[in-house]
Amino acid sequence: MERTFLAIKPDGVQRGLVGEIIGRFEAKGFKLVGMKLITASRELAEQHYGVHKERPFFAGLVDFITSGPMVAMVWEGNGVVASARKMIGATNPLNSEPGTIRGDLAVNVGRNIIHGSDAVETARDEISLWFKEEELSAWTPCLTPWIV
Ligand code: ABT
Ligand code: MG
Repeated sequence: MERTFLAIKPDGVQRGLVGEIIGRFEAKGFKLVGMKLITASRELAEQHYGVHKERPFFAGLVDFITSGPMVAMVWEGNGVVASARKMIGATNPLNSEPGTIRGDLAVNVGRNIIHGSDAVETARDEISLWFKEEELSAWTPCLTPWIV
């Protein structure tokens, strides 16, 4: 089953948007298989955003991402990588469509509240960068007994 790495960035945590954001992925029907509150080290942040190493915004990006706790998560489901990116919206929140997380909740490209892996391969790398295998749970949702 396909998995993606999502992380609520320090601004999303500080603004109290954790429940709102997680709720959207639950409501959509994706399955949460890993989650932790973690303040990234510079080393972890630099590895995570390694592709942007040469970009002018890199140092500021690493400062931001290490500035406070993030909610790091792994979500599972059919087509979850692309679907989560769609639900998150464009990188610059001013271009994100209303109805997307960034379109509804953010205004600044450097403070865009959530990260989502951009491809299945990237997701695999990011999940193993942020999580140990034993921190992930394979489980089968059992809805009926809870609602009858
Ligand atoms: P992430 O999910 O954080 O990777 O964002 P996304 O994939 O939508 O966009 P990319 B291009 O990967 O941006 C990484 C972070 O860099 C910030 N950024 C990006 C800028 O601050 N200025 C820029 O010009 C660009 C292109 C936005 C992303 N994160 N934050 N915070
Ligand atoms: Mg990206």
